[in-house]
Amino acid sequence: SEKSEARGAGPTSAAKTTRTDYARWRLKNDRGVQTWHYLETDEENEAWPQTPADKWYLGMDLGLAHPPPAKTPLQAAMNGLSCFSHLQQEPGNWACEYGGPMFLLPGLVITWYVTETPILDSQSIEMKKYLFARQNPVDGGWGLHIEGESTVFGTTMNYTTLRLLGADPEDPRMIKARETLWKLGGALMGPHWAKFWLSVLGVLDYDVVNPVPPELWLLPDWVPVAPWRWWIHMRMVFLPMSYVYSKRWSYPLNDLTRQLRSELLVQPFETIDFDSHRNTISPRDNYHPKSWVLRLMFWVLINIWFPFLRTASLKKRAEDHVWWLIQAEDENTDFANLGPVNGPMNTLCAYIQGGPDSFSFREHVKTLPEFLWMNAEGMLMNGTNGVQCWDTSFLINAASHAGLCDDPQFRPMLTKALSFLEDQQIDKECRDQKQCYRQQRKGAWGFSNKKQGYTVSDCTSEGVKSVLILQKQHTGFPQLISDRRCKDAIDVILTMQNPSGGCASYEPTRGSELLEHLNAAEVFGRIMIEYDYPECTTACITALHLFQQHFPDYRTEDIKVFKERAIEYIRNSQHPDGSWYGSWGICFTYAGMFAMESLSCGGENYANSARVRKGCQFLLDHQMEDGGWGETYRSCETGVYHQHERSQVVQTAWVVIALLEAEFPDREPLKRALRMIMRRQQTDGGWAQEAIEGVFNKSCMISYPNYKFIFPIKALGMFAQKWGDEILL
Ligand code: LAN
Repeated sequence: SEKSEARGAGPTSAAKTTRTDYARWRLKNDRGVQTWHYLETDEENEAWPQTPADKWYLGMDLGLAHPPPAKTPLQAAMNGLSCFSHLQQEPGNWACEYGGPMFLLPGLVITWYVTETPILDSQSIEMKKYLFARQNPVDGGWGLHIEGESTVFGTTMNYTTLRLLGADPEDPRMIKARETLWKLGGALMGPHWAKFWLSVLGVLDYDVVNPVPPELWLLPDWVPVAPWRWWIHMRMVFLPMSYVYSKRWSYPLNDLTRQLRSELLVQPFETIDFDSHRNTISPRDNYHPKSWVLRLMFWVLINIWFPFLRTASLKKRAEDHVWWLIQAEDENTDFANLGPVNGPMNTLCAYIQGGPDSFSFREHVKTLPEFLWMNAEGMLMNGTNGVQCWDTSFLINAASHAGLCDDPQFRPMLTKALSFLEDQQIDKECRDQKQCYRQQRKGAWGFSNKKQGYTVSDCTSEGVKSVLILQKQHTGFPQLISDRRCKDAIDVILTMQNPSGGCASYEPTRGSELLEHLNAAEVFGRIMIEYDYPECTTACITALHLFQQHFPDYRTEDIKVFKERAIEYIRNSQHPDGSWYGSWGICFTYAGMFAMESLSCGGENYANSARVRKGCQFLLDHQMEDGGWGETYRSCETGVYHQHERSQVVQTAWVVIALLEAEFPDREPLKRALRMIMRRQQTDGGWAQEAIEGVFNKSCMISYPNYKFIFPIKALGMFAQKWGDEILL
């Protein structure tokens, strides 16, 4: 492919290099906007030294001093916290890789390729390295996420990405991947998103893509299926996808894409009836099979709506409106966009609409690298533009529960963390809030940074809780955030409750569960609307609970009613076996921690509540030989507790916290658990990475590498606070 070679993405001599010099990578953190840079020249390299955090992310030795080994839980917590303090970023937050999903980088690389955006050699080399490192050792394919078995989605998309980045089709690793893909039936057996991206690239024909009609955006708001009612991540992906689909935009065929046709497909391109493959999908990819309603809808769209009913003016009106909404999203997020799927897609729309020199396209190209991350295996794409506010709030919360906020050793670190949260609180509503269906957000925090600007019920709750903890519960911290601003946060939280009493993630639920019949993504479950989550609900309850103690006169009745109804939802969502299902962490151990905290806010504990006793029993029944807990991601997929073969530090910490919140009276199981956590603590005070911690949409796992600091610190310290700091090891 001459073209890609000319752009530096092809097999030029530089791109043949298989790794870069790790001593030259730096994370730049500009008020929570994080980008990785490769310093090509020695001068640059000397002028900007690597921080301990950079080295840690890159898997290099930090050379930290080793504290005396801990004998008591509090010592262990302090060793952990002091190790973690070295990883704090200059603006005050903690950062980390946020990998796991294996379908994100392909969207970015395809977008770069079809818009002919130059790819830096340093990036291209490290992306290839990462993808090869993450190939399944047995069959050479890739799954939906790093721990998943190979699927058509993972394998086609990552194979294609490697080829666009210049990998040689005759490389034995590529041959192996291709064989696996062919065994699974080739690219035609992929899910909707794979078919869409490959059609954009010009490798498949649009006839293979189930319809994504932009006209849906013209439906009046009262219509039960109108997209504004969908879960925000689905509608914000549907939005740019419908624009590209409506234009049937695809990249002109070249040698590389012609070759990809023969590498990805098991039969010659010319012989394929693409329309008849719209619904073919490999069983491995088909987590949520499409309903007959949806298939019928697609049939009507293809055979009646598009050919006979859709007028040119209607098409134009729909595209214009969609483009307006895309621009509003871009402006409201300063081009950061909601997430890693709509980010590249909006970029593509900007290119289609305004060309390579348009302001909008150029801003997107500048912003996309905020999703990229470097680790010891290479360069990957994060699930969001970072974990800044979330992990920072959690750390403050952990330090406080561990009784470490008043320790002078940690004061500067916590003060900096507070000033980060101050800087990142969202201070105004969106432009055209109503027309773009955005939730109230003044006073809120997001998951990542203020720039992205989406409030999440629990991110705002954890944010305001951390502020209250440091400013009101402890003395000696600067009062950076005014009472008014705390009240603004509470106002946002109070908008989040559903009629059930529970809280969802970004907005209250806006549509019926029946909308799940329109789930066309196949690879994910329960994605079409917002649902109630014990995790999010608990965060709201605990935030309101703490706020009430310091502001008893502010919206007293609203808060009281909200809390009561929310706790009632937690009670109702307990399964008959005593467990709660977690949607954002794996899985029952994660939700158990939150549910117990909620019940404790409602005054329920082991001594006075059968519900709490049942919850504790469920957890205790799963304690392992070595005192720990270990649950696999199968729990999330199936809704049934799946035992991991090895106990996990993070999940063990979650359960310890749950049992402490429940005021479980016997400390023996807790001590066994803490001994296991302490035995696994490394000499520098940190813990090694174990299995993946997080999940979304039931089927896709996602990493939270900082959890292995945050939750063990909290569990160890909380135990010491409650039961005394006795010698355990
Ligand atoms: C996240 C990350 C954070 C997470 C918590 C705050 C932990 C949770 O309690 C509420 C939901 C939220 C905000 C969340 C929602 C879905 C996200 C954004 C993710 C799991 C990170 C990646 C995921 C996003 C949907 C990935 C892109 C994939 C698509 C299917 C669009």
